Amino acid sequence: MTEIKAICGDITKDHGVMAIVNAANTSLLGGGGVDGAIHKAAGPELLEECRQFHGCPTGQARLTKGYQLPASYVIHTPGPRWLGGHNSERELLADSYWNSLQTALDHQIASIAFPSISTGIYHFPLREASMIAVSTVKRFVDRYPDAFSQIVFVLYDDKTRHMYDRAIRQVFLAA
Ligand code: AR6
Repeated sequence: MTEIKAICGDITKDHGVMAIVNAANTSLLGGGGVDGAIHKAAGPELLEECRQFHGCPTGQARLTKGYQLPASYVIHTPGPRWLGGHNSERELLADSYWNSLQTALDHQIASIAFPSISTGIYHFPLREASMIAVSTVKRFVDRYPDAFSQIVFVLYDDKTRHMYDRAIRQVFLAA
């Protein structure tokens, strides 16, 4: 059984998970928002490790260590920038969640925290993003029910937390 929940908080703090996901950009060299907060909390070694990838395509994922973060690992995924909805934004956002979970599974990482990928600087509409996030997590745990003990959405503000709570109720109760 996988516990799935949404909480309000800062993903760089200790949430008792092995890995946190970073809403990165395709350079993987840091930025603002949650990406900036993760690099600041992890320390400069994180950037050094990220350099070796020479970037990452949107929707894919790359694993690094967590350095000074409470979590042992960071999974970096560039989500899509919202460009009006006709540029495969929905599919790419689902890919970011799916490939982050697949990367964790491939490395025996059993607990993971996600931020709300793409709904900040990348302007993906929040309601739709929350439904895509939670539906993709459900598809993954339906396929791999023993992979994760815990999947947590760590959301920075109440409005976002509220939206993910609603999506969790909708997606899981409809099952
Ligand atoms: N913990 C949890 N969530 C956070 C934190 C935090 N410490 N800080 C911000 N958020 P964003 P994006 C929330 O903009 O839209 C970067 O420059 C934030 O309130 O971080 O995917 C990258 O390098 C929002 O709800 O990511 C890219 O260039 C959510 O995290 C670009 O931004 C995502 O907002 C990616 O944009």
